[in-house]
Amino acid sequence: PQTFYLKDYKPFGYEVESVKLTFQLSPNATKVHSAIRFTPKADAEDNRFFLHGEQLSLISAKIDGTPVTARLVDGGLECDVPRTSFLWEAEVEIDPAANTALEGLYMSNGMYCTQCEAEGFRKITYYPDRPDVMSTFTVRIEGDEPVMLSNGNPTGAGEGWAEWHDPWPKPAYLFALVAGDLVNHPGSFTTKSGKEVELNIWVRPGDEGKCAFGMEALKKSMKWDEDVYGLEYDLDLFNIVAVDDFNMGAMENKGLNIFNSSCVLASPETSTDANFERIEAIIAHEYFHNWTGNRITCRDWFQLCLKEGLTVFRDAQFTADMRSEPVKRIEDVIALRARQFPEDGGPLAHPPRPEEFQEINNFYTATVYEKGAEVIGMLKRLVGDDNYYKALNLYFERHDGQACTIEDWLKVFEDATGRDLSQFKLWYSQAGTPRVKVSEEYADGTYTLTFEQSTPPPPGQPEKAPRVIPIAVGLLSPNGDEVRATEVLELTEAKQSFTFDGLASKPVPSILREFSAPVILERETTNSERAFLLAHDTDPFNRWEAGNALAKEVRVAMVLDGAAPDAAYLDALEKLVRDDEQDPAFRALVLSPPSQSDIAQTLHERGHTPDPQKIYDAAETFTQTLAQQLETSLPRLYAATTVEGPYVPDADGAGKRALNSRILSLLTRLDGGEQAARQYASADNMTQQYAALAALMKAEKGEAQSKAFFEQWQDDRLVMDKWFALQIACAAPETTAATAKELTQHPLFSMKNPNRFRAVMGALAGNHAGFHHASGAGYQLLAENLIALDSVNPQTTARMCAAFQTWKRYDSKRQAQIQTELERILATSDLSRDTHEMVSRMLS
Ligand code: B3K
Ligand code: ZN
Repeated sequence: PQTFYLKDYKPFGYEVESVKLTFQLSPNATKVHSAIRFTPKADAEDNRFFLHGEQLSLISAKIDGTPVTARLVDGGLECDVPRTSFLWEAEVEIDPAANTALEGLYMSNGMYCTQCEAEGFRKITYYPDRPDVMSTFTVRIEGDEPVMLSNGNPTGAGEGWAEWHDPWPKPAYLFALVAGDLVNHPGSFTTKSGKEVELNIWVRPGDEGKCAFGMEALKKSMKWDEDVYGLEYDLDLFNIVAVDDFNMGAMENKGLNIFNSSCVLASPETSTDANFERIEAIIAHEYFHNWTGNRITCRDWFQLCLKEGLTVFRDAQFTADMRSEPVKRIEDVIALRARQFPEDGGPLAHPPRPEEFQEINNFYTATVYEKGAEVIGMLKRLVGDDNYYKALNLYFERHDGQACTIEDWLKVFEDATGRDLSQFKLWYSQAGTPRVKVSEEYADGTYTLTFEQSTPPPPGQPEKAPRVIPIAVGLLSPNGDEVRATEVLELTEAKQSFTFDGLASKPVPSILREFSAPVILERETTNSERAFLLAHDTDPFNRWEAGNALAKEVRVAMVLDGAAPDAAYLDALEKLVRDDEQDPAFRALVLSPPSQSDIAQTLHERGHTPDPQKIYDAAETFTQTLAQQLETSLPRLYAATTVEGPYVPDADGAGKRALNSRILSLLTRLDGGEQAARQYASADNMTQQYAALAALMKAEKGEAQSKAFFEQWQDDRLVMDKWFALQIACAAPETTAATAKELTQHPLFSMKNPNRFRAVMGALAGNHAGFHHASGAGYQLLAENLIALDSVNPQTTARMCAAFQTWKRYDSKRQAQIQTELERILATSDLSRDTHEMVSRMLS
């Protein structure tokens, strides 16, 4: 397979003045006619006229009305063209019904829809399918579908046809078309300059009742982007469509966002609090792309984090504003450590701006998205809030309508602030998570913190140069008062010290407040100091972090030395959980144990080989001991945290319900499931129904409820995904693979629906002790299913291969088992380029 390199970038030799597309829809034989005006660039280095095209049947091609013969070459076509402006016309035929890869134009439940990012437009027609080629699109759709949509504004419609025009020049990856039997949930928004925007959420008949929350989220996003960034929407219409078969969460096509139905449809009966929060965030994310991604796009796909990191950063700011800032930060750090740290520390490590790829779809990763957002968070912290918004204003002013690079992005910060960002830029070009070792000294009222940074080079990559690391630090006195408010220390050297004078006694430091940099902090400290910070730190993130670090220490000691759960820690938890002054959401987070995979990662970082079964046993013992310790208070706590009254999916209620669910799961270990069964029977919302079912299934007492749940929800695809996943998530290690295997034989299991496939295989990979069970059955089952899926849907297959990325953490027997499976996948005939790249990287 061909490898593409950032260093090889060359602009396209032609301007695309305008694009006109006509679709004659037919499930197996859709005809696409394109009329594209090209003008050769006077200063072009390379005038080769090459158009991308894949899986197209070319019917005819013309230049200025005269038939021409195009040469079909690998990945597209070439043609001899005039040296002056000319009109290129082509007609192709495509087969949307056979398109199970869900890229290009495909069908989902009888409805036509598209997914073009990153390189799907070339499966629709011949085109320079690269993000730096921007043009206006006019689209005519012919067909007998009741609703036919494309980007921009509608310009005409009649029996069997509809026309659309998008006035904003855009790259082809933002093109979209949807046609089918759809109904809309309408809304409207008046922009700050008084423009009325029509809003719609389009769904299949029957789903109309699940749109209200998404619509509110959209309006809040539009308002927030005006208030915080001064950015206004730029068309008269904004459409969202829900699609059942979709490879990812959603897509920001100009004026026509397409969503995986799981990321937009919501109702209290069918969605949990976590679903509501996620839906709100994704709607915001896609909406925010209208400026960060669409109006200013990427020059090439190596720059992906330019739009994704920034848009994730913006959606996190939005969620923090709509809900709780500390809770959002804690959730994001949990997710970063669960998904990005393992990526950065394993064979799939790459910088936020990668420099080579074979298949760009493999780089829509936690590193590009989440680390990309962390890098922006650091930048904002280093330059300060005012400078950040000054730089962003300059970015929108200078680059509106352009396809940009990370260099352009950093330059606006340099120009707006006068700061030299050359060292900061290393965050974009170096892979790996820096480790920061801290030591301290106190003498005569002066306290010194010394930091040493290093980044273990990923295999085959050079030693890393020191980066700029903003470390937010506060100091507490031993009685718990804050004696130094948060200050950002800029670590720029490999080793560097910072002093604090005039202290009456040796302080307790609170380091890396708000998780001010995506690093692994290494500091020798005691459990009693951690407990002190858990009780007293004024930074809520670091309070949680202290509790989390304590929880990890206790687990690690249990796993390595067979120690009993630490009594002081249990006492601290008990005190916190009973403290009604504390935010319930915060208490729920502190009560949520670190994941077993996180413990495995921690053991690995400290040079031990993690034993998944031992980690599982320690988790079970710990939770059981905690339940017993809290025994007398659990019924009161359960009652006190139960939210009465009609369900409202707000942050406040969600926090209380999260705590209530944690308590219920502990209670279920002691009361034989009585309370959970009562909650299951009386629940009028999915959050409580699901929490009760999960508690019961975890305790192996949920058989009747699981049956009832199936009966009640078998016609709701999204709820059924929960049912599939939960059974695997709750299975004991020795039965996990068998449970998953049985579910792949269920009549409602399908390889063609990514949500269903992920529900089952994602849950298998997510059950740490079950997936890594010594029998190897988990590895085998996943590999078999990935091999089967690859010919159907390469993108989803390749993404899910990453479940194996941590394989070098484990013992030699497990490594050998996984290696066998990876080699088996690689040996599959006609393996997709996507999967081939992922597996080869993991084996290298
Ligand atoms: N930009 C899309 C992701 C496209 C993924 C293509 N494999 C969604 C988003 O980040 O908003
Ligand atoms: Zn995005």
